[in-house]
Amino acid sequence: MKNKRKNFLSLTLLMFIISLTASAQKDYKLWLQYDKITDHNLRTKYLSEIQGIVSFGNSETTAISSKELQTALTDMVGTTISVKSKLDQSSIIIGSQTSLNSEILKAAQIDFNQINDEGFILKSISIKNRKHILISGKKDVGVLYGVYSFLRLIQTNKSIENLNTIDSPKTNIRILNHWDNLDRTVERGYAGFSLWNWQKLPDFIDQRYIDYARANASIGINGTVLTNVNANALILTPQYLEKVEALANVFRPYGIKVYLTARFSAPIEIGGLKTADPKDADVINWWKEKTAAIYKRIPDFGGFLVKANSEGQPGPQNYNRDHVDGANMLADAVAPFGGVIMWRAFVYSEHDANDRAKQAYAEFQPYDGKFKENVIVQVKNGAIDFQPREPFHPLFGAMPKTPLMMEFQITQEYLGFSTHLVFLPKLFQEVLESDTFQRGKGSTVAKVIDGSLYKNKITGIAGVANIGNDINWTGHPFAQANWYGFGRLAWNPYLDAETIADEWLKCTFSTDENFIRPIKQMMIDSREAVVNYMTPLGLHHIMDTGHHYGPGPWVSNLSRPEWNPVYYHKADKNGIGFDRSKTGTNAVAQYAPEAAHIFDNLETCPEKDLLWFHHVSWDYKLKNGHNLWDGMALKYQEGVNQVKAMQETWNKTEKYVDSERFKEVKMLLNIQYQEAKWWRDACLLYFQQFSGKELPSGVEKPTQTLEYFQSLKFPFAPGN
Ligand code: GCW
Repeated sequence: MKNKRKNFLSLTLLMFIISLTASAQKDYKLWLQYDKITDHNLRTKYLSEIQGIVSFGNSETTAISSKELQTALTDMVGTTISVKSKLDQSSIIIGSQTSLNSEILKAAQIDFNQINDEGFILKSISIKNRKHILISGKKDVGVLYGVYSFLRLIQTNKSIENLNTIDSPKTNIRILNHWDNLDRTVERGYAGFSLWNWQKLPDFIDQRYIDYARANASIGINGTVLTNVNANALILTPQYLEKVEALANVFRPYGIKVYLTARFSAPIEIGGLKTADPKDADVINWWKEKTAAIYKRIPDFGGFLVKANSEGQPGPQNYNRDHVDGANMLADAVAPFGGVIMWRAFVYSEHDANDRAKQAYAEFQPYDGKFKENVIVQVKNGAIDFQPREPFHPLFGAMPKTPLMMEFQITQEYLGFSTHLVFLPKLFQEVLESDTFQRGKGSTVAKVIDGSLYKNKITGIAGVANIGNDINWTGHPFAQANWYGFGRLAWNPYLDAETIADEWLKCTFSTDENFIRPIKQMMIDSREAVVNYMTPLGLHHIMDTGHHYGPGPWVSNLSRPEWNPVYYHKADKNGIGFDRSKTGTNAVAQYAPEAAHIFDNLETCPEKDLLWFHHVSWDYKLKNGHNLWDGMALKYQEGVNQVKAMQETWNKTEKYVDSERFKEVKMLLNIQYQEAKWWRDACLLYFQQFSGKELPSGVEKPTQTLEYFQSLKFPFAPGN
């Protein structure tokens, strides 16, 4: 009896552990769940169209494509799909242009000139009266992308009949920027420590590296900058390059190139030189030799990302040279190997009393046309710093002779870390769709980025990664959607956020429309919610200092004026907002005349950007008839209400989601709700001192005093 009981107990324990691991695996598997299709008819239909896999080519990439297809299809249709050598059943045929046999090529009638080197073709073909599906591309990596695209059709329960899809990425460099330090802390990282275990590399290859590469390949990401832009020169020493090489070897078959950040003073710090002057012959030579040494180990090394003369980082200006001198010197070093230099335009100076929002444009725009061919200037989406909302950066479209790449931030430094559910593709799309008017109406940021506006040779999109070693990679289960969405938009900057949400939800959670409909809406609304409860109507950078966690509109004691929230909101008895109009700092003049006019004019300036461009009185009448104070207070309240609604929506999904992720999201939404109220109360109490007005009806009374909010301290807030 005793034994029986013991057995029963250990069995229960075992089952509990198994269910826990299964659940944790779900979190870990991201959008590659490959759940068995629930609809029996659909499964049978797919099965009749896919009876085997026939693979051509013998590269590692081909092997990955074939294995991915086999395991994914087997899981989804619930029957083993095997790899065969003959086309005796309806099959999925995979292979690049050069590896396919003439019979298939003839049947397929594909014009490979319609795709680029990374593009793919999905096509239903018929050979000897038997139907097959061909997944092909010019190169094996295109086939791999085609495989993921095909699997997505099945994951989202789409038809695979009569396929004829031709798709190529619209940008060349689709890259994650990891702000990972060599001690494995991650600057602005909220999902644990860095994935890169430098101490165990190169001999220990963590399965995580492979899974990381696979996840990236599945969404078309083809580059990774392993190290923080606030760089450490040690990464360029042989001791570390050996480790970088090991990672590059893992990533290569997945089509992912490795890049590093180059600390400008490295020739001094690790090279023993007296200077890092980009015009100094020894310095030039040092970088040339260093670069050659890197390429010897990693023949497809992508190049360097550089943050120079920004926030205390060394750069060419330390030697009275400029950004062009610095970038071009490095460009010469990587050019013989086909490398690129991604030079960041994120610069502003404490010694410049001018509006911070104007400084990057003021400094970089005059350099247009002066950079070498293999330099691409990396520009943040807005002129300040990854705020919940910013108008597009005025540099976009303003440097016709210079390729510009977009820098988005996927990690939520200013948007609630990994505790707030915010679907960022909504933000990304808003930026990409913005009209710069630089070559007339319709000159969108997307057209600058994909090179179609000015016919640039290199194009790219970077995303500051939100990935760490948390089991679920990103801290918040829904933050996985931001990694996913970034990749999808980097591939095609014209994709709609709603389509992305739909795909991601189906691949990650469930295809049940009763789940998809409300949760998709929740994701779509989540971006505006965070804007509302943090920085409505164009407010910006009023987060607490340093760590940027929570509200801190009162902060005014930092040494650099533009690090203080009061610099940005300028609230006083007369009103609130930063006057960047013609009568203010005239930052509007950095935009094309049509855009400048829209922003400059109070009548036409979109209300969502109002306080970004204008200082307006508390009595200013908003379009909805409210005065500014009431309107602002109501927006803060609306944000809180939106989070409450998100909670209600989520609580109804229990039956569609595994219990672990259900609980995680529920707890996180509760934190988000508490913090949305914290934002509302703290900001309104603070601004009320200036407006001198009562809260309008409909806005809940704060439960704490302003002093209480001001007393909160977070010495160990993550990511700082
Ligand atoms: O947003 C600021 C961050 C810094 C970051 C910097 C940058 C890597 O607060 O942590 O440094 O931007 O983008 O260089």
